[in-house]
Order: sequence, then structure tokens, then C-alpha cells
Amino acid sequence: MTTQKHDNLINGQWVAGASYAPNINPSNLADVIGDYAQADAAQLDAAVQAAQAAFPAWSTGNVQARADALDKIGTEILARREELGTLLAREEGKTKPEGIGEATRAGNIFKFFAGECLRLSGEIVPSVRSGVSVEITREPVGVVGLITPWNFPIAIPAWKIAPALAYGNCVVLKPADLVPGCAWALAEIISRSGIPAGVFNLVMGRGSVIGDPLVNHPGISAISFTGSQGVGGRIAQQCALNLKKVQLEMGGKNPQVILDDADLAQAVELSVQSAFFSTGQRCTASSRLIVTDAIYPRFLQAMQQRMASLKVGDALAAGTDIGPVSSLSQLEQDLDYVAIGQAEGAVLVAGGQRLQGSTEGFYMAPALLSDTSSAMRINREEVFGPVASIIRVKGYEEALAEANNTPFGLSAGIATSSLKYATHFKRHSQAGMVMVNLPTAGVDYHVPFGGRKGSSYGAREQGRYAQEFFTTVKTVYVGN
Ligand code: UN1
Repeated sequence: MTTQKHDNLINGQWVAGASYAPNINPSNLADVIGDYAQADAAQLDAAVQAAQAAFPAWSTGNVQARADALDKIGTEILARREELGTLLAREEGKTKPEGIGEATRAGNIFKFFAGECLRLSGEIVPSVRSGVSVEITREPVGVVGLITPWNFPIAIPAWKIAPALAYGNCVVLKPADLVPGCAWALAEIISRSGIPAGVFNLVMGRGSVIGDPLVNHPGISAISFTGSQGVGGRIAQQCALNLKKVQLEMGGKNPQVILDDADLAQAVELSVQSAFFSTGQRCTASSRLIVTDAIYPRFLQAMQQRMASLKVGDALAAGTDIGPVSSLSQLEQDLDYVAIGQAEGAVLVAGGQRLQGSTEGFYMAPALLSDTSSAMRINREEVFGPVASIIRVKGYEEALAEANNTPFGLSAGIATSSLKYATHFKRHSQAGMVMVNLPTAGVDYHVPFGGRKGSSYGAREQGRYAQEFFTTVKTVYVGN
């Protein structure tokens, strides 16, 4: 079988990789999507140099041209959302409707930042000295390195690339090795958008080969990373040593509180959606369901019933609720954590096994563990799969304490009909995003995204707040 070769984009040219790696469909391991270039450190260096050379003209260039290019990219993504969403489902394993939803989000992000090109503003303030005025402006940071994860193969590249370009930076994108297909498709769209050669560069390959050279390259001014806490911590150290700006979005162990006065059907639906849809592979997934005493038996039973009706299968098949896990190593990690939870004393009340599909793939029945406590590893470490645990509590105060009893702090949800508890939770949850009667996962694209504690480091992503990271402030004093 011959597969199409996909090259890196460096200085406006498609450049063959030092080697190629196959991109394999996790729903059907016999389906090879294509071969994708694997860059070496020399190619990475060429990409950074191209971006450096493009920076002076791009960063001071016409903002209408910038806005037009981003708008064109967004328009094409939206027009091709079905095709791109299908590619996404095929390479990552989320369902086709989820893939199309993500492609739509990516298109909308480019449209939003097309508008932001024209809205960047500063301040003019009086000086404390007579005859002097002060201007505060924002300027691009330089060449930014963007390192994106495998679980959102088009939305996360979009939400880093679009603000980077809108605010006048040049980009070197290193997408996750596991899912280069959507990043390549996005790069191909960008390459025809009118953006000058070298402003945007795609360098595919393994983190172990080009990750360190990217982070440590003297031509890179800032790194924006989404991925694991372990890798994020190392990147932060390297950036600190090199005095680079850094933004990290890492894991979550997000609580979903369910109070006695919650609407049961709604609580079950939002728990299933956050814990298991997208195969639980979201940093915003609800992995800890914190349930108060009186509703607990009804909630548990309704969850088991709802989970029994979930259809796990081929991501591209109509009617699939939950696609496969994205890789074998992730599937092994998910199954390991189910066993770790049970060894710690948790009771497996639904799913938790590998499933056979009609094709060979990484299928797993979503797992629910009951009788867990916050001290257990299953409640302290991010699993990143379709695995959730229940923590039973007496009432709201204990629920809030358990929700905050975690090294992470990305998203937190509460299901309640009480204005009093909802209001208290909004203020006292130690998370960057709080959801009232909504799933912890699935966020808007035009408002800040990010967390506290071990979940995030540096400035927020998304919306207008993205300018904190992708610009640097200049204070100008003008004498008369
Ligand atoms: C969402 O829940 O809509 O990697 C987005 C992640 C997050 C994105 C979640 N950065 O899962």
C-alpha cells in the first residue's frame, strides 16, 4: 500500500523530513492515514531562522492584511469542517460529530482573532512630569514556539496560532507526533492564505528529537505548551534558565459536585458528557464525581443505566457515542489506573475493560469507580481516559472541601438548584473555570481558558486575554 507523504512547511516551502512516520487510525489499526515527516534538529533550526527573518516585516506590517489572512483561514476551515472533522476523528478517535465540532471551533477562533488584529489598543496617560505624556503600547513578542497535544489536533493549534499571528508574532508549530494530520491540513490552508513565507512554519516530529532544540533555541522568544505536567515542568525550567516567556496548560482532576437538590437527569447527563465523551481525553474532563448522601443511590443507579446505553465503537461510524482511546500506551495507562483504583479499595461499578470492535482498535468500556477517597491515587493523578470515580460526601461543605482537595485546578462543576450553594461555589472553588449546571468540559472559544495550581502556568489563553502572552508591553515617554 502506498501512502501519501506529508512534508514540513519551512520558509514557505514543503521540505522532506529526515524520516517519515505513519499516522494510524486508532479505530482501525489497518488504516494508515498517511506518512508524515519527522524533522531533525537541523530542520527545526531552519524553521526558527526563517521565522526570525520574517519577523521584522510581519510584526510591523499592515494589520488589515493580517486580518484578511486570518479571516480567509477561518472561512476555509469552516467550509471544510466536515472533511477536517472526519480527518480528526480518523486520526485521534473522537467521534465524527465531535471532530466536526472541533473543526468548527478552530474556524471560529481564526475569525475571532481576525477581528482582534484591528482591536489591539493601548493607553495614553498623563505623566507626573509637566510637559511629558506617557503611551503604553503592546508589541509582538518575537518568534514563538507552539507545542500542541494529541487530544485536540486542530482546535489547540488554532487557539495558539491565531492569536500569535494576530498580534504580529512569527510561529514555529510542533504538533503532537501522534496526530500530525490536522496540523498538516491547517498548515496547508495557512500556506495559501497570503501570509508571507517564514511567518508560519510547521515542524513535525518527536518531542524527544525536536522538543528540547525548539524550547532552547536562542531565536525563540516564548513557548506556549499544552500537554502533561511532567513535560510542562521541564519546559518551564528550561524557559526560566533561558529567560523566555512561557505559558503552560497541563492536566486536570476536575471535580463535578452533585448536590441533593440537583436535577438528577441533568446531573447524570453532564457527568457522562464530561467524564466520558471525547473518550475522557480532555484536560477539562470530570474525573471526580463528588456526590452528596441523599442523591447518591439514585445517582449511582442512573449513571450505571446511562453508561450501559453508551455505544463504544468506530469513531467514524454513525451512532458511536465514544470512540477509541487514541493510542495503545494511553489505553494501557487507562486500564492500569482502573486496576490501581481497585487495589486502593475502590469498587468498579461499570465498564473498565478493553473491548473488541469490528476492527482492531483501542476500544475501552468507560469505567466508573465508587467508594473512593481523595487520598487515593485514582483521585490525585490525571488518568486522561474514560475513567471517573465517585467520592461520597455528607453535604455541601464537605463537597466543596473535596472539590478543592487536589493538586490541580482547571475546571470545577456544581449541579444544584440552590442559588446559595451555586453562588458560594463560584467564589470558593479553587479552579480557573467554574461551571454551574454545565459539564466541566466544552468551553467557549472567545473567553479566557486556564486554571490554577498544577493545571496551568503563565498567562491565560483564548479571547482578548491571549494578548497577555502573545504581546509585550512598551511604555513610551514623550517630552514636548
Ligand atoms: C474543552 O473542554 O472544550 O487539552 C477544551 C485540553 C484542553 C482543552 C479543553 N486544553 O483538553
